[in-house]
Amino acid sequence: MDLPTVGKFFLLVMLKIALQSKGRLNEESLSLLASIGINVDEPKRKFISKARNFDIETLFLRDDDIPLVVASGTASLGIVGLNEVAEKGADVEIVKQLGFGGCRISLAIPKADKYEGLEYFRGKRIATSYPRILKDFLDKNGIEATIEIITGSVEIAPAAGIADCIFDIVSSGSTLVSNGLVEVERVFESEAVLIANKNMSAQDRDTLEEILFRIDSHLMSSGKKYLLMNIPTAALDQAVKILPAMRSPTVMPLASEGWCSLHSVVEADTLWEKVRLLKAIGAEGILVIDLDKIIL
Ligand code: PRT
Ligand code: ZN
Repeated sequence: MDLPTVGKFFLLVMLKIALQSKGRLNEESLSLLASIGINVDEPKRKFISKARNFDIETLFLRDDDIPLVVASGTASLGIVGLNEVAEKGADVEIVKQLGFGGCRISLAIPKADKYEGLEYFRGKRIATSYPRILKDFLDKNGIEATIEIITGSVEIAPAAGIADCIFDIVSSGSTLVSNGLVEVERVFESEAVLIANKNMSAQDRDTLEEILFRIDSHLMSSGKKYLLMNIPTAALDQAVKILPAMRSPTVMPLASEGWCSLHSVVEADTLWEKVRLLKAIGAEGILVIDLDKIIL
């Protein structure tokens, strides 16, 4: 192979990212990528696709397969629940918590049972799809119990007589309630994470840096609003105290004397309180603008 051919071949090897093909994380993974300017069309039949506007290939897989596909280097990156990474014992780098897919894995027991602590589980049969995480927890606490591995509908195991209690994912808790179960121990907190192969190429590492930069800018803007208003110059000091911005609020003079324009970023959940305080000191023409990215 002559050198130019080697160069061409090198350019064609694109970073691969593994995403869940369907299920709870699929949509939010794709919309996170879209929000950072990486648009992926989901393939109809194939499991591999190429982003339209970024040099990256996406592999669509079951979430169970993503940790090991990334650990082996078949894909350099993946988006998957932290619960799956821990359960598979995958040797990958957890690069970023992504702020969606939040849930926990908990021990739950029939609501008629009395619960006085972990001793409850000694000698019990516990149904779960997460035997590794459960075994680690029981071992750490010196509890011997039988782990019944079940894939899917773990919550029906006690009523079906397959187990005494369960260890399963809980989000709102309504599945437990409708199956007559009560959560007694929160064992593992999870959310969707960006994972990376530990030995990726320098080229893939560069692409990862760019992706991370964009994700940070995106995550930084979430839960924040941009505020713009006119304020009497005499009230400026008070307004600045109400609006601690990233550095300090931007102040610009207005044509009408005694007034200026003030710009600032605020946390969305404090917005209305800040607006009330600003109006009380004379702010007018307040504009609230959705933020898409914050690049520091
Ligand atoms: O087909 P594939 O293998 O890819 O998907 P899957 O069916 O194994 O997983 P999927 O799509 O259900 O979930 C993917 C990931 O989403 C999980 O690994 C978690 O990281 C995350 N996640 C977040 C959840 C939930 N919330 C969740 N509520 N995964 C599952 N559930 C289920 C849970 O198993 C239980 O049956 O929802 C029920 C409990 O929900 P609540 O709200 O009633 O408490
Ligand atoms: Zn799965």
